[in-house]
Amino acid sequence: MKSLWILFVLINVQKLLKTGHCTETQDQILSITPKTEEQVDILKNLTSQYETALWQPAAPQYIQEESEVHLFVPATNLETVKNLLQGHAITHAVLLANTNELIEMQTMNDSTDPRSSTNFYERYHSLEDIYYWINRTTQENLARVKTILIGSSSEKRPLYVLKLSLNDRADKKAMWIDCGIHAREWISPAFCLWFVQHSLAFYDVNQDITDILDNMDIYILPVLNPDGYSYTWTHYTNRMWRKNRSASMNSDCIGVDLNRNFDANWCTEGSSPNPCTEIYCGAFPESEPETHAVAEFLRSHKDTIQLYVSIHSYSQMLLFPYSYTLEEAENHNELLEIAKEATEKIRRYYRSNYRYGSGAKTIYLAPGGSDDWAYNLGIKYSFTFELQDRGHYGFLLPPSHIPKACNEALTGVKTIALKVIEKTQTPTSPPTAATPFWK
Ligand code: 0X9
Ligand code: ZN
Repeated sequence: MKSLWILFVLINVQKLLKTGHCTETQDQILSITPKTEEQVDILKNLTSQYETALWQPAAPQYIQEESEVHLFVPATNLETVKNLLQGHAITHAVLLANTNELIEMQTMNDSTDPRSSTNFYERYHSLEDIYYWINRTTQENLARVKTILIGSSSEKRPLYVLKLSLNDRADKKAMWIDCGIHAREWISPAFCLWFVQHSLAFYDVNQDITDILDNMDIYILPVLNPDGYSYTWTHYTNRMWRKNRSASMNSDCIGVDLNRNFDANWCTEGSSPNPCTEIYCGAFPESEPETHAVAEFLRSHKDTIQLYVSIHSYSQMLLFPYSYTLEEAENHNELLEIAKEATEKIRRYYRSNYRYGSGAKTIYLAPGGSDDWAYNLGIKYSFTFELQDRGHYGFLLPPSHIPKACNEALTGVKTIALKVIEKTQTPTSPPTAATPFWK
């Protein structure tokens, strides 16, 4: 009888561990708000001393009094970290206690055969699946989609850009969208896939996407950082990886923050020359094959590309240059007006609030970013989206949230593209009144 009882207890303890009701066995995300300069310093030290991953802000140097910090803490360090916070009376709460389940949910149903799925765009996909999807999308739309190999990553993975071109109009302008510059921001590549599917399925059905594609080609880079993205899919502990995966000459630490590696006030305040930080700027501007490939492509298409868009997460924001200085861009008011219109539309249609403004004033000083670099190259309409959410699930946004997150960003991108066309071109498509009522 006694051994039966022990067996019963053991089975239930195991069940408890599996279902995660015993929170201490799972990694957690803590929400922490330092109230004094001293608490800020303690928090900065804590993140470098213990194995943790900062979700928000991206690096300890951005931590400020009274602003919320989101910190991923592995189960093994939870007790120590919580005791330390309590010991210094630092306000904190558990934001997510079931990270293992959320990660499982995000990787669930990922099929190696994307053909088998009905709700393909409502799930996250491994890099292999995305490569497969790129190939299939191109093959199935030979007249409208081309794949362009723009370079390869530091681990020699291909960087594919899809070119959507719906007519042969001479002198057609173009826009660029990149996703997945930061590995752990999975909603970003999901958006690029969503955008392509929407463009192909709704051209000649939805007026806005028809007008955009009638007047612009669209270049889409679904995964700018394939090595980092692939790494986040390999094991739970790597899910929080942000940078690429290149080795450094004089350090054992891996990875460069690709959004600090562009030649825009490179490696000044807001990034770091230390390879062990999350905002490492790299050995020199464009030192990374991923940034160099994107920069080369944009340089060689700068006369046609009028609009640059980069997709990140999370925090629901629409940012524009500059991020490397507090000074205003030359067409600041125009960019502000466009961002206002895009975020208002998102609010009206989806009841989601997006903050907007120049990067440096809205979040933090962050040099070496793609948007600022593209802007200085001459692409005067340059935006960075931070998609859902505002810190509930953070990077672990469940797949069920993909449709809304992507649709609201789609509304934002379409609003911006139409505005840019209106400002710079004479539209060639027929006026709205000529469109049949069912379209
Ligand atoms: O810090 C970043 O690179 C972006 N935020 S994130 O949390 N996704 O890492 C913001 C980028 C804004 N633009 C530039 N810094 N140029
Ligand atoms: Zn990012």
